[in-house]
Amino acid sequence: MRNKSRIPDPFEKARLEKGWESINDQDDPVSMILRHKDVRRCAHNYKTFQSGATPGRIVVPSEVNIRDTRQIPFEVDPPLHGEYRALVEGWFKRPLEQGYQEQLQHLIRTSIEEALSKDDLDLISEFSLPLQSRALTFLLNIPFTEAETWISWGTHVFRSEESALDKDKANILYDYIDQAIDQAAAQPGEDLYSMLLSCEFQGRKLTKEEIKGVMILTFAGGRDTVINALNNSIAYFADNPASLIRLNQEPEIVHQTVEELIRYFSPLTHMGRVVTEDTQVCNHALSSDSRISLCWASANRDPAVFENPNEIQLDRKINPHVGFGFSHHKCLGATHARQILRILYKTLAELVKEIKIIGAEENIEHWGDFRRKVGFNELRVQFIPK
Ligand code: EMZ
Repeated sequence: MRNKSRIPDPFEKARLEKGWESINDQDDPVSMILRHKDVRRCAHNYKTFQSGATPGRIVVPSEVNIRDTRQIPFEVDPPLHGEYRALVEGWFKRPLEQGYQEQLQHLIRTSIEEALSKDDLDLISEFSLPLQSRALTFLLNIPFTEAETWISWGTHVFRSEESALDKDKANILYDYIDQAIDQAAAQPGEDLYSMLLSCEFQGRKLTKEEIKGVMILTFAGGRDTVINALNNSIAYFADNPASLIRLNQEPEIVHQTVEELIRYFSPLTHMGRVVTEDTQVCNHALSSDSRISLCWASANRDPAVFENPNEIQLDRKINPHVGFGFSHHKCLGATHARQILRILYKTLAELVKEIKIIGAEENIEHWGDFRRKVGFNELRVQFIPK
């Protein structure tokens, strides 16, 4: 693999030697858990490592200063978590339906065709962000044109050029969701807001605050992660044109390819939990009310589980990656994300001969002394047709 698409593993040494590393986040430190086995064990143990803490505190960087609304079901622990999740699970499985896939196929094909007509494509603003936002209209089941508003928000709803945690920007999303809920209440339709407004929860209707909690998660959770996955995929195919040829000849491997690239990219580096009792992980003492993070990116390169973890094997057979999280809280949007990637890979393999990288600026996250490439701030490419 050539270098533009390479995502190095900064956690290797610490994972091997200690299994954890402590980092500071806004004076609320976090112990990052680095081994696959421990990440899965802690994710499963929701009693000791909870999600239902102060809203925003399980996210790293913490969002406690920019939001009060609890994201649902993300920031709720079992058993209540399961009750909320049951309300939305069926809705988030709609991407398995034929009609949904046809909508995605049409969107992705036209996006690629448009990209083919440009000789210097700004991948993020002209391809990945619009594709992510437009695909989201299918998940919400609302008019396609609504995506234009979301595109104008940029890659991350809480992050701006000025600040990693931008309250003004977050307020744009909150106001937008408040209005959209009111609108659906006044004129119910077939969309996600209307479904949430009409459903029964513990013998009552959901409150507006609860619906807002689901909607913030839907908008924020699958945004930069999907965009990073799209950008990283395109960079990978640019560096490895043979992979496009192989996918075209063996389309049946596309499921494995999507899982393998998700493992390798790990679009979300980690997710936090709050410790509810004094305990320890890897002989490291953790006190009650401190924070840990489940480092999916490190677990996904753990050689105890993955043979040649830094190599991409398009048809990797055994792949228990945690790129979509693990256990109760595994990603609700994963079905949608997987469909987008599968259709993207197949359609690229069908229409595109080669992708040239014209310019790239890497997006590097800083976690204590770790530097992790998560994707690109800018990627300019040319798609060459077959
Ligand atoms: C939260 C999170 C969910 C958080 C699975 O991830 O995604 C982040 O991008 C948001 O900032 O609020 O939704």
